[in-house]
Amino acid sequence: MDARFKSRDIERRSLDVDGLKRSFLEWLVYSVGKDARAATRRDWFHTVALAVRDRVVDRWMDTTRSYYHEDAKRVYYLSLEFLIGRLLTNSLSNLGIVDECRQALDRLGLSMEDVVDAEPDAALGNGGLGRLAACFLDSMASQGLPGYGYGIRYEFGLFEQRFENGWQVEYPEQWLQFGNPWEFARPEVLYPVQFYGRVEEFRDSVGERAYRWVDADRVLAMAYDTPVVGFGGETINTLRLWSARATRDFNFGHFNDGAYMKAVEQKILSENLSRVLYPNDATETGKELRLKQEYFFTSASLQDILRRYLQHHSTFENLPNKAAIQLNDTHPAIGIAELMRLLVDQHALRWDDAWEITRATFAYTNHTLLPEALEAWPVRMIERVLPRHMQIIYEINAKFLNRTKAKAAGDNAKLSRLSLIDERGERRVRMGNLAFLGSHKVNGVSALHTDLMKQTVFADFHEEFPDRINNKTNGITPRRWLKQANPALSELITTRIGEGWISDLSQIAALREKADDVVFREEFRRAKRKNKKRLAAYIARQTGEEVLVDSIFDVQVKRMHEYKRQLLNVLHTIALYNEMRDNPTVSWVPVTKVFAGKAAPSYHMAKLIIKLINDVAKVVNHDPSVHDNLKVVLLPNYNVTAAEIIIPAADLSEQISTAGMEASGTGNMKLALNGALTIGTLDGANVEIREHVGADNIFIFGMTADEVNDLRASGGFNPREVIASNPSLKRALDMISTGAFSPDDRNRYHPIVQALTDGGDHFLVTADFADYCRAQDAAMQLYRDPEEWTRKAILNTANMGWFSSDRTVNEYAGEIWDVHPVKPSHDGEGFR
Ligand code: CR1
Repeated sequence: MDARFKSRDIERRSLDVDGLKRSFLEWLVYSVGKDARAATRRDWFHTVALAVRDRVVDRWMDTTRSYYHEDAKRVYYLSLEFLIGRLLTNSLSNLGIVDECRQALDRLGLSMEDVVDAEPDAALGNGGLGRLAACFLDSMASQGLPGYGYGIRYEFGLFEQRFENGWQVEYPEQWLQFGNPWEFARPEVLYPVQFYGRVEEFRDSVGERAYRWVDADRVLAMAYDTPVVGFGGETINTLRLWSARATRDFNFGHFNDGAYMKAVEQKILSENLSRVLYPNDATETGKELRLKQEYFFTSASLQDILRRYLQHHSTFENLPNKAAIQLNDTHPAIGIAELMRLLVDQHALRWDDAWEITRATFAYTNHTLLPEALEAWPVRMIERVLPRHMQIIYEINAKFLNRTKAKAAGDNAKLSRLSLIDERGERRVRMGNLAFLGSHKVNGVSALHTDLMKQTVFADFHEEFPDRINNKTNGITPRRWLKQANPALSELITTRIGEGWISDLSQIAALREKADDVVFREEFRRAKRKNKKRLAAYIARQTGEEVLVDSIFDVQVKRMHEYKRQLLNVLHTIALYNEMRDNPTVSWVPVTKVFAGKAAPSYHMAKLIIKLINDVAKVVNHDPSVHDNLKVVLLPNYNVTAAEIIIPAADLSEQISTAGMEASGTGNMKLALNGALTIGTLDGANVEIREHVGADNIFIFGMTADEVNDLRASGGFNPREVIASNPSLKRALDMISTGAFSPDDRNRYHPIVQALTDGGDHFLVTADFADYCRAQDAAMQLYRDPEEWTRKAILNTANMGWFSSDRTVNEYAGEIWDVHPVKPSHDGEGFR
């Protein structure tokens, strides 16, 4: 080989400062097409990303090849959402070359921060469900597990949120506008996906009744692959996202009619399938395009999974030993009918064999009990869009109900609850029931949530299949959420206990004893203060508001939802504001209330709450009588990148949902790991966080899930009585309802006041208010004692080891997937 090529080849992989610098210059010129004088920050980001990608490719191919050679069992994580965020720091950090890259950029006169900030935030998800999928990808790769992510390459991610006059306004998020240097387009990996048409019955070669789906519209799914770099760079897995392409023969007839434009229009329309992410978090919209998106990516993924399986096998009985398919909520649950269709219609398996294989292959994770989030597609819609699948669903249902009838002995109510079809009103397919029935394991995402699944939505199924439901408490990746987001704290931790915690977070328990070390406490506070300064600067840039770095940073960051009760926090804010004004001579602990989160564009109440927070902020922040002791900020456009700045700076973490309604929460884990103390209800994973960090190191308040259940069942709850008996609550509500925060429109908040009073206060904000204020007071008192506060903060960090997504993924691997780590062989020259 030509020596020049050879040396360039090695250079592509070199990880030292000089090698990086030389590849940056080469990439800038030959791939980005700029010289150093003309290059913008975005050009440099693309340059660096491409150079980093070079350092990943060999190992990526080694990984894929090793899985292939070993015919390893793979796990396929099917998810309509992957909330990835930026990848540059993540890749550098997992490759272990952050410092080298910084120095190389330095030599070119560039700041690493500027380059990092030029990367768009990949927001292919709404909130916790999508971010969990991204954490799982990191954990699978970091532990050498053969795991693939499958989803949709949305052209528009979650909308960009801006505030105009304090109201949320949505703008399109064009993350792909300038290209995406991380992805590899695979124009040859293309699968047809059908919609509409009709089903034809015929006799197969042995005279058996068989079916084919004909006259359907076709779209192609084209693959885009993004390497998922595991910690240490040993294993590089794949995230495969599908993009819709028109078929080449798409209504070709129109060309002959001269209707060329019509054909082109149809082509454009069919490609709309992967255009935009639905911006709903834990609510269902029931739109046909959404059903088509779900089927589109699920079908393409299953075809791809079967193709991979068939490389080594000629029959299907081993599929469950070679492929585990995890359904991230019911969004891909149509895959159960699709796999049946592929096996029975295309590969001529017998129904019962196909069903056994399907059930042994799929597992389903439920992420919410909110009734408005449980997908139920109208039968008529599925009949039209996916006619063969509707037949298959009927068949699955009929066989199941027949078998169950005998046992249920005339309990028709139970049978109708178990049915895949909801017959009340417009007939609908219950996707949760389909997912349950078609899976060998079904899991919830926290201990409480799993118990409630057994008692509520899946009570009847649990009775029928008592071994199927199991718990897998969520986790978060310590790489992104501590190492990368919080360099100040992670470097401090590493100086004391080494760096084993990065890949084995249980080791962070070694910090427990440091809670009593006064020097360590001082350094821990210094790290927190550094992060708070960073956040204060960010707040000033984003909102123009100056906040006190030494105030309590009281943080509630998550989607805007009534059940998450941002309103409870707002009411406390107003009550505190009143107290401060009433008692100007008291030496108050200064408080900065930090909010951030998006509302679904059609969720009017959540948008009104946003406006209320902004209105309250306007009044409080400009009232000289509180002497800057209270500030309220609502940061715009909360996303992964913003979270990485906010979370490390938090003192107090607000996890205040109505008990029984938050399936798990994962922000709660990120904040506690970064040394924030939680103020929270006994909901979701808060229950387990309390067990781990200790009841003395968390502020728990409010009703339990059982109490909420009893109170609602009794029907005797009267918010008016509660309000009348609590003067500070009454005063806060009166201010809202009389326009103290909306002098320009005194009735603006009528719907909020109405919901909390005559509306019955479904989320029990008023019921929990007094106890919440008590817990807030306790937090403020504790903050006066920095040593004691820091001690508890350290104990939070030290006791969060169990909440690593490495632990979660290992539990899935061992108890659901039966997949095992594969050590890639790097026999090529590879990455050194
Ligand atoms: C839940 O609301 C949980 C995440 C991830 C969300 C949240 O409590 O932490 O899932 N559910 O498990 C959801 O988005 C569609 O449901």
